[in-house]
Amino acid sequence: MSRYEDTIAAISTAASAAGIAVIRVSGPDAVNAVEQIFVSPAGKKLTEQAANTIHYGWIRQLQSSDGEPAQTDLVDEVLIMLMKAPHTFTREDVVEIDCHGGVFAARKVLDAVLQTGVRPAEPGEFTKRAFLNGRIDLSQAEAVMDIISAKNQYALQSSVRQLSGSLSGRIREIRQKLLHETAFIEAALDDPEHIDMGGHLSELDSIVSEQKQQIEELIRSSDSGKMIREGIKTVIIGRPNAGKSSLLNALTGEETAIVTDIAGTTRDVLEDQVSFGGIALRLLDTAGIRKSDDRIEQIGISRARSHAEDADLILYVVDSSEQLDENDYDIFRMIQGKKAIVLLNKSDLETAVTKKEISKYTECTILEISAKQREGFTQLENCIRSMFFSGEIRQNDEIYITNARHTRALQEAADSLTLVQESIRNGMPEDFFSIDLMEACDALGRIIGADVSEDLVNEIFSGFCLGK
Ligand SMILES: Nc1nc2c(ncn2[C@@H]2O[C@H](COP(=O)(O)OP(=O)(O)OP(=O)(O)O)[C@@H](O)[C@H]2O)c(=O)[nH]1
Ligand SMILES: [Mg+2]
Repeated sequence: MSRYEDTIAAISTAASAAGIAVIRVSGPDAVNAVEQIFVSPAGKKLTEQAANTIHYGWIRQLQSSDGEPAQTDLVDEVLIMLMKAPHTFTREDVVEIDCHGGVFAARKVLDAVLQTGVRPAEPGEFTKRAFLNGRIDLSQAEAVMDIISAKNQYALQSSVRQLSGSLSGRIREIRQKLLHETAFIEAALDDPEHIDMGGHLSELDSIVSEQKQQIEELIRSSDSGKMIREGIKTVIIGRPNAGKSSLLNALTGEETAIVTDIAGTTRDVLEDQVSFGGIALRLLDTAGIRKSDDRIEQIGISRARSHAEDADLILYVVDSSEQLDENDYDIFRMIQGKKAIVLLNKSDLETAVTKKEISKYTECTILEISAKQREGFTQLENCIRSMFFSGEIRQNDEIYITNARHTRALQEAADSLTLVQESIRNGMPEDFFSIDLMEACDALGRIIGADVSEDLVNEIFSGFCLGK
């Protein structure tokens, strides 16, 4: 079943002071090896135990430190988890030893295991075996690596999702469509009498464009090295000084953004995560929108606009202590047709603009708040919750590409598809662009570790009954 004849072991938990540590042993000899160093008070033999059972006992050394056979060298009190191939992570026999935590105890147990002839595992070798033994595909293997090195909770969530196969699923889907087209062209070239490419080219063109767009979306989500950002993309916009940064700080409970009474304080986009009423918001504070001659401010404003453009939810902060002006009218136009809530801020001050006046310009919900006094937040929370639970706004469930190798392969696939589009539009012969199509499949296949020639043959046989 396994490609490997040797058995490997490593400490699988972090080298830090913790309650327990786990030594993982994997390979055909795993059970035998641990049996040699296992002392069972009940007289159990591990080799006679059923799979997926746990056994209490002690680990002993085979040799003492001077290389002599050890007498009663008990190392640690342990629990042994016994798992049998192929129903394990590596698809090999796996024994996990739960021993006392801390670097020293775990190290001693590992040494005892290695004395039986088991080899120390290379970094990532268990996962590599899982992949090579067909237990997980390459993108899942990489997701496991990402889990191990996940720097923060969000990256971790994304890795977990990727591991569950959502990335593989998406890529498989795109690839399958392209494979189908490739197979169709190949079949048509082979059997022109029965399969006609004629009317198919414009359809092919649109399928290629669609799939290319999907790939580009995945590429856009790649953010290698940066934090993965999740939650409802909630963009705070408004005129300078309206209290956008104050709102961000009030919602996060931290002094994330600088707040001053100088209009134009925030220049760049600031981002933070909050759970608001149990809903994950990815909050973006932006530069106040106004006509400006300042280059830096202009850049900030155009960033604010483009974030608002693809926001899941806009929080438009209006300074209720001042009259509306042309910048506000501009913003009302911006939020037209978008999911937005208008927040009449500074409700603690005297009002210069009412809900009624605002409602002339927008159909969005209008709420009165005071970012400074933290007033009106319950209504805001209820409003966001009801929009969320009614499905009006949706938690962004995008698949994030977090791996540089994936991004590169996706880019190659997109480039190949561009060539296909050009060829179709320039009226090139089919065999010309079927090569580029295949290259796109190939690049996608590299992400999930699939082989194009084999899959193409299968597709041709199953789809078009060639060679029957
Ligand atoms: N009285 C009162 N003052 C507020 C309120 N919210 C914000 N302010 C004040 O308004 C001023 C501007 O607040 P900011 O949060 O910096 O406004 P902003 O919209 O981020 O401004 P820019 O970054 O310049 O676009 C500060 O002096 C705040 O203290 C509020 O609810 N009530
Ligand atoms: Mg600000």
